[in-house]
Amino acid sequence: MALALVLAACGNTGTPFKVVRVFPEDGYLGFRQDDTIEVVFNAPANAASLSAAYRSDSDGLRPDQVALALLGDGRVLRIIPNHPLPYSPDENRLRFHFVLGTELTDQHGRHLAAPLSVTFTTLRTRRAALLSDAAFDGVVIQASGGVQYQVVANGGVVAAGDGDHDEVYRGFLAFPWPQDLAEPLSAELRLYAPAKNGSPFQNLGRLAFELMDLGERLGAADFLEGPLIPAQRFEDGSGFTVGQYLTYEVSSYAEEAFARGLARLDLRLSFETNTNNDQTEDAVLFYAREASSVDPDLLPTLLLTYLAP
Ligand SMILES: [Ca+2]
Ligand SMILES: [Ca+2]
Repeated sequence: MALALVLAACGNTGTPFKVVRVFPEDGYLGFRQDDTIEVVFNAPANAASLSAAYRSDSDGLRPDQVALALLGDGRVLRIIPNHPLPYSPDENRLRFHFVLGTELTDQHGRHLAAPLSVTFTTLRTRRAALLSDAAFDGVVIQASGGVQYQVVANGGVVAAGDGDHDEVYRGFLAFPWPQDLAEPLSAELRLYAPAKNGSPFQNLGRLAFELMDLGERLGAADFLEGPLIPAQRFEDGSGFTVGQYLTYEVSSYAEEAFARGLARLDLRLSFETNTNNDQTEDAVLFYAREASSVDPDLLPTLLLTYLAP
């Protein structure tokens, strides 16, 4: 008798029809447009009961705005919006809500044991002013003759150009991503130029901003390392004014660096011509993160607009 009771309790007819998994979970933040809303049951659902059970008053998820599809033997339900759910254009999260009521039955006519109620948000748009990482800000100098390198990691400036002995300066800046970055949308680099020495644009050509991967630390090899993509942004000097911020649109660099899985946006500043061999310095200088005595507003800044949970 005791054995028979145990068997009955474990048998299929004694197991309530229920949800075993749902994505997004109730309270989930940052649903993406390529994510899939999926509910998994412990038994195949009866398709005829779906429309009576599904409810939502969220724009984009209302019953007339979605398709309800049972997959396989009916244990998996996909809720497919007719149009991708919008992302929030600002910091405020957009909330979406749906319910599967107990009108839902399985193929034996058993009702869902408890309603499923899910509220979640899509990605939102954030803006951040990111300071560069002092550990990567620096200059690599190639000595005259091109064989010796000096890494100046703790200077107050990032420089590009040449020096009084025809040595070559290339500057480096690195901006770590915000922790909640889901996808960059646009990026603008702001650099403050305290000085320009000689005539770099006339003597050395255009200044290039190159996308790099500096790895664990700035090193001499980063002077010669090829950029990840061809330099797309050149400063010809016409917009270069000492004593003010200069801004450069670097959205494509941010997208590329993120797509490659890099932890930062790493940039190299170099001129088209290494040196004009006139034994006279021709260089542009920007404040580095280490310029501790200056107004913090003058430090290298990346203005990033991005999607986040
Ligand atoms: Ca540094
Ligand atoms: Ca020179």
